[in-house]
Amino acid sequence: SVPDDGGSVVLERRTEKVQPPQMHQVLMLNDDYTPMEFVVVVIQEFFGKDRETATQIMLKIHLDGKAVCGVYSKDVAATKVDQVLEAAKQSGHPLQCVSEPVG
Ligand code: NFA
Repeated sequence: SVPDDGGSVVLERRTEKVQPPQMHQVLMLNDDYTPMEFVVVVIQEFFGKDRETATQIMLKIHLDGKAVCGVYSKDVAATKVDQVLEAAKQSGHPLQCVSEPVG
């Protein structure tokens, strides 16, 4: 057994602050073959966007070569990439998707 400290517990005040988790953005990349409609549906389904927002993001990818579809924790971002690549492969489209740290 250990001696009773009388309940007088003193907590150390730490100056180091806990950092928020690094966020990761999921980008979709343009290609010449994936149908626009497929990209819009994928953005709606996997990134929770409404049809208008999904269409705007798709057009940005088409015009700029890439666009951010969402920002998530590292694990969730990696899962989004996997889901998009799997859906593209299943449908026979070359659509590419990557994640990267924000900032
Ligand atoms: N560039 C494709 C087309 O003209 C559309 C597209 C948009 C593909 C966004 C990939 C990503 N059919």
